[in-house]
Amino acid sequence: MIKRDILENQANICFLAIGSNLGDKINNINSSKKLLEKIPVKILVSSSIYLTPAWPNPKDPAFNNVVVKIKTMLNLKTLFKEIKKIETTLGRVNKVRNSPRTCDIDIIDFNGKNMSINFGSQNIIVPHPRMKNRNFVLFPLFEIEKNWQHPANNRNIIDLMYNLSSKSLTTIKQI
Ligand code: PH2
Ligand code: MG
Ligand code: MG
Repeated sequence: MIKRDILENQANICFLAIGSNLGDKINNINSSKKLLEKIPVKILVSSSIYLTPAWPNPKDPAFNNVVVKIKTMLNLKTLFKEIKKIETTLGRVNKVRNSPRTCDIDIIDFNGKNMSINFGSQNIIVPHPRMKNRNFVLFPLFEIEKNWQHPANNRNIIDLMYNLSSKSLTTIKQI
């Protein structure tokens, strides 16, 4: 699978959001990055770490979140599958939706394109459908890619940040 993708011979630029709110969060994020580099994926830039209340339930443990810009020869589907393997390696157990997790890696943007692919029961949509409402994606993405634009409507990232609630603006902390 990986070999075939490399034969496609196209370098893809992609943004991933990594989050953790269980166990040693910083260590989990660092381990995620190390495992990504083994896929192999080249991490071009990483944001700093942001501390954010858990969404939608702020009573759950707070998250550490980062966004990384990567380069990879893998296509969207293979990248998604490899990411799921990393989440499992780092001890993620899928229980209730949005319950605390050691590691969550979401594909935010793939080549700046609108894409939707299905396999099995999974539907992968990029850009990530909920990214525009999430402070924990927009802030770190802005830190590393000031000119990012949403391919569906060309809205730029500052525009999207302006649309966040005032609570979303004040509860996020860069650490
Ligand atoms: N991820 C979720 C659900 N809620 N909340 C924050 N603050 N950060 C996350 O990364 C996050 C979340 C599901 O993946
Ligand atoms: Mg997520
Ligand atoms: Mg996820």
